[in-house]
Amino acid sequence: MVQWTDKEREIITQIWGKSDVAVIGAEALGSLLVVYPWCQRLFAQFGNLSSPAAIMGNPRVKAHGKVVMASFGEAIKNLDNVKSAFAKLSELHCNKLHVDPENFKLLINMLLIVLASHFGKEFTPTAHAAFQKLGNVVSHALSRHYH
Ligand code: HEG
Repeated sequence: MVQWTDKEREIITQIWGKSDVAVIGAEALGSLLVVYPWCQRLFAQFGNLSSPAAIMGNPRVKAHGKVVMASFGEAIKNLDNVKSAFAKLSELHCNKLHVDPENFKLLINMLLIVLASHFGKEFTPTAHAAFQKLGNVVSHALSRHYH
């Protein structure tokens, strides 16, 4: 069971409280699809993904980015319980969507880059490390049904 220090809890809650999930989510998911184009295969039903501009402007990418980040926010509300909070979602991603679990890590890395670009110096190395740890916990919880 992962342990969180008070400092980690505080810094994660603080940064997330100042984040607009619609903006952060759209940028993180859009960047994922631009930088790792094989991920586009799962979103073929989203329409035009033919160029970086098309991807970043695609309303369904934006909407889904918000859904994903709102869900990531649930992990933050359930830091001591991420596994059970994400049990259903893990089943969906593993058994129905067949998302390669490696892609969870790629999305988390895009999220870290997006947070760093929004928060600048406020996204300190300590904040980065706390979000990286959270990302590992979330990826692990989502990958659970593969194990
Ligand atoms: Mg997933 C659906 C959360 C990474 C591909 N994702 C969803 C949904 C949520 C979610 C909440 C909606 C579930 C529902 O409709 O019941 N996703 C989520 C999180 C993370 C993640 C929290 C990682 C932090 N997802 C992820 C990655 C991919 C992916 C990396 C693929 C590269 N998700 C995916 C697809 C769908 C969802 C294809 C269905 C989209 C749709 O057709 O509407």
